[in-house]
Amino acid sequence: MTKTIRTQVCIVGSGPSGLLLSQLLANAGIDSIVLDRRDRAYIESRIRAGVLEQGTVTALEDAGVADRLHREGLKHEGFDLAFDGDRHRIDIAALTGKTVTVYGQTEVTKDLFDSRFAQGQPFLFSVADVALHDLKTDAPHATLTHDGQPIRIDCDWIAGCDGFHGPCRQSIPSDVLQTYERVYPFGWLGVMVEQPPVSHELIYANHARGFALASQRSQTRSRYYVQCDLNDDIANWSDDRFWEELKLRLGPVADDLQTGESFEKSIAPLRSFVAEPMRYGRMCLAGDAAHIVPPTGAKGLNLAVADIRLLSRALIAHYGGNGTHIDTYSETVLRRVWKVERFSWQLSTLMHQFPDASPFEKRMQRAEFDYIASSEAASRTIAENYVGLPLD
Ligand code: FAS
Ligand code: PHB
Repeated sequence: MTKTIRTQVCIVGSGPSGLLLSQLLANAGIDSIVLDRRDRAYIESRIRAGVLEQGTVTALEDAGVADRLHREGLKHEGFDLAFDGDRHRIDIAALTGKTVTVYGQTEVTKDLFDSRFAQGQPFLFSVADVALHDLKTDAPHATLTHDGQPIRIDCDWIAGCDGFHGPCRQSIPSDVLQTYERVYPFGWLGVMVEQPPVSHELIYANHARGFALASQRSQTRSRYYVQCDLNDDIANWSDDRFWEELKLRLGPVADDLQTGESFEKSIAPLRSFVAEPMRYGRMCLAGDAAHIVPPTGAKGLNLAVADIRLLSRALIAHYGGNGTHIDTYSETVLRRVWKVERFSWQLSTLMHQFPDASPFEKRMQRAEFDYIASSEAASRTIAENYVGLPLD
């Protein structure tokens, strides 16, 4: 016997996109249900982004979930680009008047879950077989199974916040859906360690041996990455090997590196990906369901939040009788998505060792670093993208 549930917005995916959307809609009196194939504990355990743009902080403030972020987040006014041992600080505060905040995606997710649970948000966790129907009508519905029971969710809108591997993007007919992709010929090996950061700000380094990033989660917890082969195996990377490689790539600044036993170690591939359109009938895509950026520009989570700011604005206006924003949602959001894809691609191309790079391409990398280091205008373009472009 199928159980039928009725709601205004059916949100598929309970990552940052889905959680923030449900919060912003609830604040405007619009009800939703949030589905996820995983459960809360699993979702909160995923270690991902670490840097929040000012616009993301504003969105979390507007959602009413930024108290702990303001208590525990670390404001950063700049970061370093290093190239074969030469370092240049991008002074984002002086160049843009803005800052970024170091506060893990894990913490953002926890804060959103705490708020949604406290306010009685309906969730369905550990669901399976999610499928979308009647998207081209004004009465779409989703079907799924939960605890072995078939469920139908009748709604006005479906928000595809189900990440890169979810079903929502796949619900757009192949003769409508267009995708664009660049897969990078390397991955990032990331490590978390309970030790103070090697530097008070982030350091992105391009070294002849490969890229490295010194990041952090707090004054006592550090996050580090090194570029690795695309098909590398985590078993090949003992902590000792990782620390030795990181020191080589970071250079003299790592003389004070405090190492220790890592408590998280993983390899992630790098890709640039965009799906168009981001709306099909009564379904709108947001976040990783529609696009992926290489983590070099610290944009994945921030781009997802920017999508949700635009989608929540559009849905709230729709329920208020104004369909302008929802009618232009895909066009508006994609204009910004492509600009962020460009920055993430540019910084990834500048800061990594490409196995098949020609001598000319290697000199172009060095020349671009030297140009950025010698030109306030060039540094400002890096800074204004890093702190976050305007919403629209
Ligand atoms: P998410 O993928 O977070 O959430 C999608 C949700 O949909 C998941 O909970 C999933 O369980 C659910 N779902 C999927 N299929 C489903 C189905 N069939 N039915 C129901 N639910 C389903 N970004 C940065 O800015 N900086 C970083 O350093 C960084 N590092 C990353 C490292 C890794 C390994 C990965 C994978 C991503 C990283 N990102 C980083 C990007 C990441 O932060 C994403 O941009 C962010 O999680 C996007 O949030 P969502 O759009 O909510 O998608
Ligand atoms: C992180 O802290 O995980 C992090 C920071 C900046 C990036 C990517 C990842 O560009």
